[in-house]
Amino acid sequence: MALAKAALRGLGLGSGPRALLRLLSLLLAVQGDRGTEEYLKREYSLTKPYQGLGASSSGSHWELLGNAMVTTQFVRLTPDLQSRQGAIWNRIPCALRDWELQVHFKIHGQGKKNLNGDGLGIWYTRDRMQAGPVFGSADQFSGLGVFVDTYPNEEKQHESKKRRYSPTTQRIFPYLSAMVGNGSISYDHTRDGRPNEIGGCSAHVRNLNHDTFIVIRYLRRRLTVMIDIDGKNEWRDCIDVPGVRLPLRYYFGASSATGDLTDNHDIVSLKLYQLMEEGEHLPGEGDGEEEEVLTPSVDNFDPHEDALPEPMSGLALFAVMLMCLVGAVIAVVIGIISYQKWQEQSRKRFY
Ligand SMILES: *[C@@H]1O[C@H](CO)[C@@H](O)[C@H](O)[C@H]1NC(C)=O
Ligand SMILES: [Ca+2]
Repeated sequence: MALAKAALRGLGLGSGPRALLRLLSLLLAVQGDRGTEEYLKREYSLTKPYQGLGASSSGSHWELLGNAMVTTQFVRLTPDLQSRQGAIWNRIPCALRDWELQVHFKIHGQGKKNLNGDGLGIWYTRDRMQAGPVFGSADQFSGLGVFVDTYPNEEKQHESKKRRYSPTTQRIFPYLSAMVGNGSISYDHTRDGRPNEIGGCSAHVRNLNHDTFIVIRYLRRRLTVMIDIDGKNEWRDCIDVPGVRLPLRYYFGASSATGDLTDNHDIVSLKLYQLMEEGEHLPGEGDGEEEEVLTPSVDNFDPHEDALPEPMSGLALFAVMLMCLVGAVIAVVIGIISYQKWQEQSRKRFY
């Protein structure tokens, strides 16, 4: 309304019934500009009081995995304890083409800055209820993963080797990133997922007193991720990638894991909205059928394997040193033998 009023003032539409008519058309135009309507889909949403969840009966559209547990206020994927894994998965494959997932979450714990971990994964994947190493879920997944990574594995590894990042490549953690997996690509945990990241941003989400949200929007193959973590009720841009191809009938889920470092990883709600563009209500009309996507992919995406030179691994270093040692020994042996030969020769010459 404030926008419309401002626009009304700005355009000098005046007053009276005419103005009202103009205002009405303006409002319609504003809605037309946005062009999409949202419909909450309860079967893909998780909201308080989480009815039927956690009971042995399948009274909920959601299912818990591992150490995940439900309370009246949140679903705790992991407690603030070491080596825990938990997840929550929707049971129904989602056949919506365009959607938006609003994630209300909370990450908090005793650990000091950068001594907490490991973070959270939000999923839209072919497989569900598979525990694994990617924030508590299976690697080589097929589909979309959005990660809130609270521990800088690669930075810490470099720090311990007294190497420093240049400011342009260094990231501030916690860091939010997204990856599209086709079933055979791995998430590189030691590099915080850098090689296959399609976008990301810093997101200070730990130990906050206000609510924190992520919204993942998938509309016309454009993936947009925004965050609302400053307690100002504003979405801030984080990721915006066109040409993201995701198959239909995948599952929504959220997972988390702790290792040596810990945090509580809580999901307060997951709200899935179907997105409908204007005029889309009539099936069979418009721009016709799009080719069905079978394998997830991102147009024009190259993995950035060479973003940073890999430091030599311990094993490689050991091998190189061993070779040097063997070389030195051989050289010494050859040296001794030739010296003895030379001595023999000179003795022979002597006699
Ligand atoms: C997945 O992507 C990788 C890298 O682009 C490619 O080498 C591999 O063949 C793809 N796998 C499938 C199943 O499409
Ligand atoms: Ca990490």
